[in-house]
Amino acid sequence: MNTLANFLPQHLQQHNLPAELGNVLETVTAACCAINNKVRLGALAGVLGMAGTGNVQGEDQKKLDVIANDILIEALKNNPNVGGLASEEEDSFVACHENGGYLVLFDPLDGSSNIDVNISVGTIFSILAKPEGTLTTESFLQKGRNQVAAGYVLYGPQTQLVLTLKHGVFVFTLNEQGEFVETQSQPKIAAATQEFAVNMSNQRHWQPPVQQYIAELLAGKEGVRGKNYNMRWVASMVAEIHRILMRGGVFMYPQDKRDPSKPGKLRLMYEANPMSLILEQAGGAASNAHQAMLDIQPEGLHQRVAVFMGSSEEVAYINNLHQND
Ligand code: P6P
Repeated sequence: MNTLANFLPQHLQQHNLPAELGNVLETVTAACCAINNKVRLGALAGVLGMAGTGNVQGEDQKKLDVIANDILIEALKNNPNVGGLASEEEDSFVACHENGGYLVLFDPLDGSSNIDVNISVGTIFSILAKPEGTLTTESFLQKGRNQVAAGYVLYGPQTQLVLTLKHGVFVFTLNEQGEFVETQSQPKIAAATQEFAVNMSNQRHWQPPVQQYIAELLAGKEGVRGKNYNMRWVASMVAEIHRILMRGGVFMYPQDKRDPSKPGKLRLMYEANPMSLILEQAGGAASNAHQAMLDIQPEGLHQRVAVFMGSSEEVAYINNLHQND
């Protein structure tokens, strides 16, 4: 039984990675265990419902959004290897330890609209090396390919941690003793799929290439794609991406004509980039339909982006449709 506590030092040594990175990951995953304990109890812990506050995204916060955010911030601020953090729930970055070598960015509880109806939610995290010099917002605005680690914890029927340090993807399941035990190593995403995930209620607001792409999928075997497709939409990115990691598929949240100022709904730094690193490490692909997600130069901590990610054949097909647009 390979626990995370055994896996990390072995993996770090095998790939000549700093022990401090492992220490930061231990802090993040321990905080997620504390979040898991709250999520699992729901009403019994009085953590359901609205917090009565809003965040920088203009979203009403759930109580568990705030609780998860506070747990992560408290834990990371107590780790001397953390130079700074950025959260979906915080307007700006939070400076931690001056000599901390890592920056941690996170969505503390993704999919929180699902909490009160008992559908899977998750924590998404991204880790960057802290650049030399004074910590500023620009210290965080690094391309996704610069991430040194990324992962998520899915609070689903099982509580699972999916982690990459850029040497493959590893899946752990939380046991009854509160330990993450490795249950799958190096999952690979099939290049082809017959399953897509999109919120179809936005269909009339999509750009023409996305309209065409989805219409072709819906045409099934009789259409140009020559096969039938199934659809899933959980409205929890962590759950969608985990399903795709396990059985393939393509997930998208396209740009919406309703608000041209927003290139998409999902956030680049702590949703799209960490998920893109995981998917690329598992043989998948991720883009905004014009360039690889991990190559986008960030311009703001809470920057939104159009998202197409999963099985590489589908992402390539979508990119191609946009090139001809
Ligand atoms: P919609 C959750 O709020 C989230 O950020 C992602 O986890 C999810 O994929 C998406 O938004 C759901 O958006 O518009 O379908 O509610």
